[in-house]
Amino acid sequence: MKITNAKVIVCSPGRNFVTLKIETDQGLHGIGDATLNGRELAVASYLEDHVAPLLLNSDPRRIEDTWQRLYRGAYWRRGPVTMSAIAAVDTALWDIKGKMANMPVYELLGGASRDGVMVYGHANGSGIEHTTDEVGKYVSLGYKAIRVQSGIPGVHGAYGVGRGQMYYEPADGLMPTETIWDTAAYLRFAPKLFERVREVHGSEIHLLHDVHHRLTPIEAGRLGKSLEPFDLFWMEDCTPAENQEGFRLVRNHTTTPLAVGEVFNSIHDCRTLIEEQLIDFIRATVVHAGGITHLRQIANLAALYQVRTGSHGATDLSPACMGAALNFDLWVPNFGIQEYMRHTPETDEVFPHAYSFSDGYLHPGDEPGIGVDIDEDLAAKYPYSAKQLPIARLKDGSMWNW
Ligand code: CS2
Ligand code: MG
Repeated sequence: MKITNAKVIVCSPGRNFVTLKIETDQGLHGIGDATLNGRELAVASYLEDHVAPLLLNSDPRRIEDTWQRLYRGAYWRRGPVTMSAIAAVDTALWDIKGKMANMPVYELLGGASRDGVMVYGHANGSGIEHTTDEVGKYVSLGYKAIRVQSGIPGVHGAYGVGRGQMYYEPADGLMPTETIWDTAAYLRFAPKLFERVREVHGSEIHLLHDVHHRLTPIEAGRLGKSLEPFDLFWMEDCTPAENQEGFRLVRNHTTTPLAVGEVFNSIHDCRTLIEEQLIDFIRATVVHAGGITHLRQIANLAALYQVRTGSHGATDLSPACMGAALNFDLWVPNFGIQEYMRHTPETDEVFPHAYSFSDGYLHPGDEPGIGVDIDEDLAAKYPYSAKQLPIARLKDGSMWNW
């Protein structure tokens, strides 16, 4: 069996997506997500100019060997661009393998470990009362887990607020939107927000919160401690994780569960965090962490230390990633939760898919492969539109972490 074509499809049905489509001499094709928000064309070129020529005439059944060839053969290993490109190839080859076997990918991985994949949605509002009301809307939609983000008095452009109701798109301008951050105001505000949400919605619903890299380790320890009475499912990206050891300080101050890893692209980014049990959930994803093949390695390491998966699933990860992620989530023994930010109707049209939502759970469906395809003709109607992610500055103008 041979690969006859590897084409990169860049489209923008509501937001930019990069998709790799691999075609074979037996008429089967597979797709993989290669979207890296704000840096999409870097991955498109990496695939088109440097990877596609290596795939032609190679055997699509050799998933592991192809992964090793692209990882070791790059010489310049790792990084979000390289690992997103490898992820797209890997996902497309798993998609083809499933179609060959006439099975959904979760069957190839080892079969279902659960009946459905618990997901969480994003409730956000301008302030405490509005956000609390938005949480109620997700409860009535059947969600068992809800991320809570709110506008903060005195903070212009607080993270995660006002980006659409059911989906969330932060990349909003040809040039980065500048936001202002105020840690002191945030640390005063956050406990009040969760006190009110618990007061109105009770203790059963799982509540999550994304700090989005904004705090120092000691500030993160303080925030985690202040949120302990509200029993969060997790506090995410509480401090930048390049310094994995920084989480030792956070862990010493709080029992609030910690999640990190949506920006990670390899097992080396999280090895210390997992081996020292400095986190409770690893957020690495199919699209940014080298595909199903590498995410499985990360999950298997995490399982040794009772760390569960909690993969990133924002709107800027395409339905091709979501389909692959749900197949992975249905199988992975140490599953925790899956983020589910819906896509726009036009995105869902470009990417017909088998996965479905019911009563707080997603299921990948039983289509062979990852259960997602791309309508190339429709995709062509939505040309790429350059967008940048926002930046954050402190009140004195210093650059900070968005
Ligand atoms: C966020 C993301 O969903 C999340 O947890 O951290 O929405 C993140 O802001 C975007 O993926 C960036 O493109
Ligand atoms: Mg996040």
